[in-house]
Amino acid sequence: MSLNFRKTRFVGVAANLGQCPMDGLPEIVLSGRSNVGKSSLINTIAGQKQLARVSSTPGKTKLVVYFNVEDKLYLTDLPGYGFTKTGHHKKQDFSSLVDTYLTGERPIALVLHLLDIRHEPSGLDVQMIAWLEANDMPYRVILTKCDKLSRQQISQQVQVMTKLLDLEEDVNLIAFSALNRTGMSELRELVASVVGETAASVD
Ligand SMILES: Nc1nc2c(ncn2[C@@H]2O[C@H](COP(=O)(O)OP(=O)(O)OP(=O)(O)O)[C@@H](O)[C@H]2O)c(=O)[nH]1
Ligand SMILES: [Mg+2]
Repeated sequence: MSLNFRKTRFVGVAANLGQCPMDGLPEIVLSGRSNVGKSSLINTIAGQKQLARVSSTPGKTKLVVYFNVEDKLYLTDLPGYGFTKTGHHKKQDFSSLVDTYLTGERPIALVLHLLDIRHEPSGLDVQMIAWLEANDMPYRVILTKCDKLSRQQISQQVQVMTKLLDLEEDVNLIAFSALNRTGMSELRELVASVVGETAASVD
């Protein structure tokens, strides 16, 4: 069976765990600081420009946002962390919603943790990845905005990030760009494989 990501649709938002879908579909959760490109990644793999709201103002996504792919899985867009309402990087904290989300009883099949390929991971990024490791959560690190770097710089950053995050060698880092779609097919295959499918070749 193959999964057609172009059939991704917006489901709704949740401000707390009580408002989240309860149908038990596996979730692929996107986490990472504000502005790293979570919503853009969803639009890219769904092949739809304005499915998830993208903004140059950090902290745009404040609620948990659900997208349903062919009634087989949810793509879950978590609020970005690390910014206050005013957009300044003052409050170094996970939002309590992110915290409860990951530690709650949600059917999370995979966490995609996004990092800007150009920047050193923040303390919160390091904390998040350590937590995913310690809790045996399936996850991948996605290095976003790789269109900003050359091929050579990309492979350098992959090495640097592997060291900085103390990753096992078998943990894949995927370099990704919403702009030129680098890594899109790999990411679609990864997500599809979580529900035992392959990705339909739709574009
Ligand atoms: N060059 C480039 N810009 C990108 C890429 N992905 C996202 N952006 C830009 O980065 C900004 C933030 O993108 P979003 O997708 O809204 O980021 P987010 O992680 O959802 O942000 P929050 O909702 O605030 O948590 C926007 O201006 C995007 O156009 C990319 O792959 N390449
Ligand atoms: Mg967003």
